Amino acid sequence: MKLYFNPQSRAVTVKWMLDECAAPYELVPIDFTKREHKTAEFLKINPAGKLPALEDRDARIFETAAICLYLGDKYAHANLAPAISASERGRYLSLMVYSTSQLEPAMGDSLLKVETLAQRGWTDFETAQNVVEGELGDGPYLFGDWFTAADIMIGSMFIWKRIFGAPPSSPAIEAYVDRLLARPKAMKFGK
Ligand SMILES: N[C@@H](CCC(=O)N[C@@H](CS)C(=O)NCC(=O)O)C(=O)O
Repeated sequence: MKLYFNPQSRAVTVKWMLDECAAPYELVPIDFTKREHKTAEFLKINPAGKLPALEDRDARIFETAAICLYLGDKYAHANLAPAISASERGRYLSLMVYSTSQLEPAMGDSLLKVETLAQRGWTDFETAQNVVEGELGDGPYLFGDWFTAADIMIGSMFIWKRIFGAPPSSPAIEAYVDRLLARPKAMKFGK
């Protein structure tokens, strides 16, 4: 399995997922300055010309959430994804999709100080944070004691927020980020 990688990109989230799965993989460095992500060869792997992208034999997977969903199911023994028949599966899928369809663009609006227009399909960041806080409840993770790929997807957004130096979120969310970063295999930006 090959992860097309740049340490200053969302590919670090997928690397975190691969490491939590204890999956065997190879990192393929992509140099943005040389526009290696826009070559005809790379566009066959991710037609959007972006990182991350994963190659697993004949399969080519792009979009961080899709890759993490794929890995959670492939490495079922790592217990990072509720099984298709499990009662938690629907909420898990919802949180995985929510991470990049609502939370991430809402955070982008907030960091860029851009007004959030409801027509775009996501809420303002304050609302999104409240949603996450409600889903987290007493924690420690989104599914109680069970750490899942949803924590990688949702949690990485708040780790990014901290990396970007944005003002702290609520104490509950900041404590959640501390917990995630304390995991031995936690996401490492820039490495
Ligand atoms: N929604 C996409 C976002 C991918 C994305 O924007 N990746 C950035 C790096 S973090 C990228 O490749 N930027 C280079 C470019 O667009 O030229 C995902 O989660 O995979």
